[in-house]
Amino acid sequence: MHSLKKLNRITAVFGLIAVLLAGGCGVSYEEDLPDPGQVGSEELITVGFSQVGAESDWRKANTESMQSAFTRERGYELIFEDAQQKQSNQITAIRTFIQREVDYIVLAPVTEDGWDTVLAEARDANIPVIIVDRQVAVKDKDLFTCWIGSDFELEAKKACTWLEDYCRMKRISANDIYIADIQGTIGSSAQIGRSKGLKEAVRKNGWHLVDEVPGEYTQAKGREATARLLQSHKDLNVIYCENDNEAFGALEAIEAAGRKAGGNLRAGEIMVISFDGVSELAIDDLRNDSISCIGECNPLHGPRVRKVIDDLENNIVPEKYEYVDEDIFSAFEDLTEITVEGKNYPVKIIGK
Ligand code: GZL
Repeated sequence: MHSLKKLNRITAVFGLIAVLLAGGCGVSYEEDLPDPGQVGSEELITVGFSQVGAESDWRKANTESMQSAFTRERGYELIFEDAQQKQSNQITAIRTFIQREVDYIVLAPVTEDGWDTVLAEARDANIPVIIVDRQVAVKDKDLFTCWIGSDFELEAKKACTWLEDYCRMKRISANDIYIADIQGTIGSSAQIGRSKGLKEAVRKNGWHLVDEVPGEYTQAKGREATARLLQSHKDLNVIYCENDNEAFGALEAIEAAGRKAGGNLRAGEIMVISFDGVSELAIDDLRNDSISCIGECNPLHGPRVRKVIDDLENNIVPEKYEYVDEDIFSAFEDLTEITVEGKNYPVKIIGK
């Protein structure tokens, strides 16, 4: 795709010059010709990447993974656009990529809906679109070449199974669990999957889901939401944060309220469960029992996306959906394995 399209463009330019010179119009395009030194830049595969934003440690790790995968030394030119968590900015970025005739578009969609029109424009421009991280809910699945990301509902099932097993081992009755969900960006696949998984576990176990509040995957919102939850739900004893940055904010609010985060619910501690596990701070919070369990969310999509593009360059059709591998972390040493839908998953114990 890339080399043929570029070759066509170069041929067209030289063809135009030949016609004009032959016609004696005397107009010289010499100065417009790329000098030999620049011809190399024509060999680069151009990738337009529309990223959600920089709202979390996970997002920054994901951006870094993409930027280190697509370097000029490896033969790529990455055009990076940060959307500040606004879909309108992502749509504008995609249209800019189309105008610049990039070879590939990579989209990390902020939410699932609203992509049909702009992805159809990319298809009409013959530019393959690779979706990473969250998914797009489009009528025509041919509007994107493939998707790489996480099974968010499985992440939730693992974390909730961990809580279920923890309660059983500590002889905590399900009826004594009062849990609140600090949700991620509403309408994003990660929020939809993590919220759905929790709701199913609440129904199955008979826990009390006292509230669901938006946290937008940020520390500030996590702090604000937790402060309100502690005020309005005196029996709250588990906070389910849909990412680590919300959890960091929750820990600040728990301390500000004169409470203690931890797994000793009988002593009045408030358990914090989270997702991502990409920062040292999150792992340290596991070590000091501030966060009890983290469902890993793997941000390292760069090499996988590069492999897809290399395959496409060689006319190899990629898998339509590629799920990344993920673990579950805890510092509670007595619970080393969980079983979800008949499959066993080791719990990675974070040593003190
Ligand atoms: C999950 C990703 C989520 C992370 C958050 O793949 O979409 O968005 O869990 C991030 O940290 O903001």
